[in-house]
Amino acid sequence: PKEIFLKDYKLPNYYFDTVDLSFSLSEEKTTVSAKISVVPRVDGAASPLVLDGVDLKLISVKVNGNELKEGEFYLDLRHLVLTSPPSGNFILETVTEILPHKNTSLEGLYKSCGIFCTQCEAEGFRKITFYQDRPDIMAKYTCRIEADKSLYPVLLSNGNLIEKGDLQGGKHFACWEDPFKKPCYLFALVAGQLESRDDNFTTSSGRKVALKIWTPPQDLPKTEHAMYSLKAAMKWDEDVFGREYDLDIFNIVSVPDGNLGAMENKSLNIFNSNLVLASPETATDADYASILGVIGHEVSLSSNACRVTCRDWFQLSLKEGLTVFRDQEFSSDMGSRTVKRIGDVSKLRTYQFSQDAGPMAHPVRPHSYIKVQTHSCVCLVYQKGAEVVRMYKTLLGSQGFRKGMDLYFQRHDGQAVTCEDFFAAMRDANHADFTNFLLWYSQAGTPIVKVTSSYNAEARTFSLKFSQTVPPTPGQPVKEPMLIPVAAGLIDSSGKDMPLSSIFHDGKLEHVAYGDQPVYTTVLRVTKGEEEFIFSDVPQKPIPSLLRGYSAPIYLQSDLTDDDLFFLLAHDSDEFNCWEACQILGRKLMLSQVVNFQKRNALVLDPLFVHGIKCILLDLSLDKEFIAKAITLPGEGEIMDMMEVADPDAVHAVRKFITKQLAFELKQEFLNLVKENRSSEKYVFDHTNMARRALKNTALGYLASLEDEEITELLLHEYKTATNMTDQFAALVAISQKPGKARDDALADFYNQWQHDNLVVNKWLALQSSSDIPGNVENVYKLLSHEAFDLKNPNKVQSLIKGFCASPVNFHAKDGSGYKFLGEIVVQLDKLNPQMASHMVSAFSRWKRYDETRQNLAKAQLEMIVSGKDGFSENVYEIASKSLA
Ligand code: B3K
Repeated sequence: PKEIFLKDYKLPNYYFDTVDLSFSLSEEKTTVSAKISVVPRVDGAASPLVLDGVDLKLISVKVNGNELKEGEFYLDLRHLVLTSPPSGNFILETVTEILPHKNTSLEGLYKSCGIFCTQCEAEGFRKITFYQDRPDIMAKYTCRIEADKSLYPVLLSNGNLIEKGDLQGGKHFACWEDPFKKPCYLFALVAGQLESRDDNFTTSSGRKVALKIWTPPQDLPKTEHAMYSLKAAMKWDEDVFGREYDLDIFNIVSVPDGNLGAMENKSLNIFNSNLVLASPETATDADYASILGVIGHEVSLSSNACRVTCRDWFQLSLKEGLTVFRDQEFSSDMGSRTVKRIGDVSKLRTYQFSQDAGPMAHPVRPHSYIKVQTHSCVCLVYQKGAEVVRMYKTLLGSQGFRKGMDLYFQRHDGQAVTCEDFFAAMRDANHADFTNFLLWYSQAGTPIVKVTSSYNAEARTFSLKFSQTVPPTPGQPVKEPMLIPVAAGLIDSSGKDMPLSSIFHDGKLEHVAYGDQPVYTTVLRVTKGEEEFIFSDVPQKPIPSLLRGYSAPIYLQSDLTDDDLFFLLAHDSDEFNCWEACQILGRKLMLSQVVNFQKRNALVLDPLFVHGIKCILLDLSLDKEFIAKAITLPGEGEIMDMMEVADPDAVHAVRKFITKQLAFELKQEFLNLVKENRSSEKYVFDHTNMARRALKNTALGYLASLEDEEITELLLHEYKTATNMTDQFAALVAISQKPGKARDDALADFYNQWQHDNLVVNKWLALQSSSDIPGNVENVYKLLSHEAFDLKNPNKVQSLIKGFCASPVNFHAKDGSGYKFLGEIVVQLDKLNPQMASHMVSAFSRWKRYDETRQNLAKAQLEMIVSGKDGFSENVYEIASKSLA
């Protein structure tokens, strides 16, 4: 497999101006005719025209109407090459045949439960027709689709419907025209038995946009929330970013098979059904929130990335980092900002930090890759990329950020550009000093920032000394200091924010406050390996509140004592930092008990920690979802990441111990929370009701850890009386914590009730596979052959296989049974769907973090996979070989 480098980017020698596609769909094969007007970049500079094409059967190729003869073109496994095309503009026509029903990779054109649909990002278009499959080729498309009318009554593509009609032999056709130039990764086609929920949206300039959400007829009632989310997202995008949707129709199609969540194809978004379909009885609050967020994401992509796209796939974060930031902001505005930020930061810590510290670490904009789909890892390109965009906003303020966005669109509308172009727009619109900021795009690894503080009572100054290092990552042994925005405030002994006046830094006194308006939070621009910020006019020794709102994706190591942390937990006006104080205390506690566990000492729970949790539980002024988050202990993965040698058994035992002790000591408080927060009325998706359910169900989770008949009764009661999936599933999760009859009966009952609903059954699979009950691998083997499982469906693979890898004790079982299970699955899955297989194999990537026994066992599986006895895809090879390196 060949590695591709960012530094090797070259402009294309040929551009495409218009592309007319014609599809004849049928059960055995699909014929694709493509007519492309080709424009050489430098007129007369004749060079071969290399078209990408994978799994295509070429029927004919013509240039300016003349069939090409032998010698004028050749084919290899991945290309069609025109050896000496004409020197001026010309028309290229190809006819190819493809087999969508055999396409289990789910890239290109494939069939999902009787529906033809496409997935072209990143490199799926080359599985449809011969093309220069790269995002900097932007052309205007038309698309004619012909198919059997009774099997495929609905025929959709991008843009506007310009013609449709019936044909002989029970067939019909539809012609679509997209007025905007687009890269081929935004092309889409859908054909099937679908019905739509219709609505409309009037843009700020008064244009009426038809909104349609398409599903198989039986699923249509479950699209109400998706339509609500679509309208809310379009309105938000206009209000906050001034972006108006540019076409007269916005289609969303829900399909049950897909490797991804959703795809922003121009005016024809294709969504995984789990991100469209919801009803109170079948979807949880988390599902409702994901639908809102992902629709927000795709709407935002439709209005920005479909207008300004990436020059090449190294720049993926240009559109996706920006869009994740925007969808996070949208969800924050629709619910609780603090709770959303806590959720996003937890994800960052669980996935991004871990990836950034392992063999697959790469910068937000990678320098190289073998397979772009494999490499465009969501946590580094999307989530860390979103943090980079958030830092622009933190540094520039809301208005400055909006000015930067406006300039970006003004400069680049209709173009394919780079991360530098985005950076330049932000800088130029604000005349900002962004020294060392671009390094966020090119340096991998999570920066470690250490801070020490000191107070000088005589001079009334408070000093913060920072030092930063970025750890070495594969291929990048030495790093430069970066620009890190650290939002900071000072809190006085009564718990109030102190007004900030000025800061001495870098030989200069900088005013923080101007005029009468007090300022309580300032953004410190940390840019060097070591530097000091001295706050002046500080009347008493403050407790600093650092990195407010998590203003940069870093590890912050401060000299705050436990007392300081308990103080911040009780008083910080920055709610995020209240939660953070609780998390730091939780991490310290867990790590100290891990040492006890390893030394075989008795585990102990600090009474101060119990008291802190109790205060949060009883504080009526706090948001209920915030309480639920604050009393949730840091995840096991996060703690393992902080250890020299990760010890899953110790971390698991400690987390279980602390949970159980808290439940024991605060049993009455938890019982009260369950009683006080039960759902009585109809399910409502809003923050107040979600918060109530979150708190009740978190309390239930704690109680479930107790060995107590009365509690088992309570859990069963909650399960049976639940009126919505959030409550029913939370009760089932709680009951399933312990092996036994109650668990077996409840799981069987749940399956009986919901076996007709695939999305609910997937939750049932995930709950069992991720269970930490001893020896669960046997159960997961059994589930592989259960009627509810299908290795070809990515949602089921995610539920069962990824779910299993999320269980530290069973996946990392010391007898190697978990690793062996995954090794076997990867080999099977790779033959069907390399993209999914590569996602799964990445669970092995951090094998060197474990003890020697586990290392050897995991390494043996990776070696078996790359030994290639059964062959392997580039996707799997890239992850497995980099993990072994
Ligand atoms: N841009 C798509 C994802 C495509 C992933 C292809 N491997 C939609 C999204 O980012 O949500």
